[in-house]
Amino acid sequence: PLHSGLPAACGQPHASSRIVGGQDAREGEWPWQASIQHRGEHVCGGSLVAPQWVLTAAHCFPRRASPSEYRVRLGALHLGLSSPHALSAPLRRVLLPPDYSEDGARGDLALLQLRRPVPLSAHVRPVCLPKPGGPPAPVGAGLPLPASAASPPVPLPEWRPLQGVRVPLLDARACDRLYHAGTDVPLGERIVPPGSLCAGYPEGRKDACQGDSGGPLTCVKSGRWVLVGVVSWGKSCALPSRPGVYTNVATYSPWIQARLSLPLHRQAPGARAPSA
Ligand code: 4AZ
Repeated sequence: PLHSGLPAACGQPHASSRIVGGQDAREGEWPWQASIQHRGEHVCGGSLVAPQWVLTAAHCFPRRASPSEYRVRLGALHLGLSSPHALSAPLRRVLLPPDYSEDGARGDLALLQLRRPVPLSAHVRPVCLPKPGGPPAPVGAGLPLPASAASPPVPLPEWRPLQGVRVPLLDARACDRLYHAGTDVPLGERIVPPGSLCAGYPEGRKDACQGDSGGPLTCVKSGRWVLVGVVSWGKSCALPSRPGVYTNVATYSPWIQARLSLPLHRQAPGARAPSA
């Protein structure tokens, strides 16, 4: 139902959802991709999940920053160039999950409530959210990135458009084993915490990188793109045995759905400005 805060249609790009592998995105291919900007500068990626809500990573919001210092840019394929379809939306508030720990070990998610709902178009559309308690994500994902990098990680020039890359998924346990390879850390000590997902090839090569934090890891399910993960961290980029680590969105579905479906006047509990 529309009053639930969820859009009737989600996860349906205007352009056909051809598989991408580290390629330039085309207009309308990833219409939920957001750029989180602090005083006009790109700091993180994000995903539009409803007309007034963007999901990104908590670590994009250092403690002292106020929501008024940020804007969310949507509908653009480039960071550096102006775009006729782009819009820039101010924030009303930043919500962090109750289990978020500053050391980044858990709950690296932030729900941004925009001051007003944005107008949806062929270039600005929400992605679908996973059903709470649904099955785990299938292997095989498209990863739209605002500024991706192959190995070695070289920053992309600003005239390069949004990039997408296809990377296989790993569960937190398999990823944790990989991250122990070549270290003295005992296997009993988790490096990749539960509530995460990873994506990447054993030999590296394709990955998210600096500036992609907060951006989407998506899978097609029943013909719609579903947001499976949010770019969180990794040991450098595209290294062998060091896949990108993502916050598992399904783990936080109950928290996300509760925030999105509450009427506005009841949203005070759990609201927290990064400065608080
Ligand atoms: C970053 O610094 C970052 N390879 C994002 C993703 C990854 C590493 C670093 C994963 O924003």
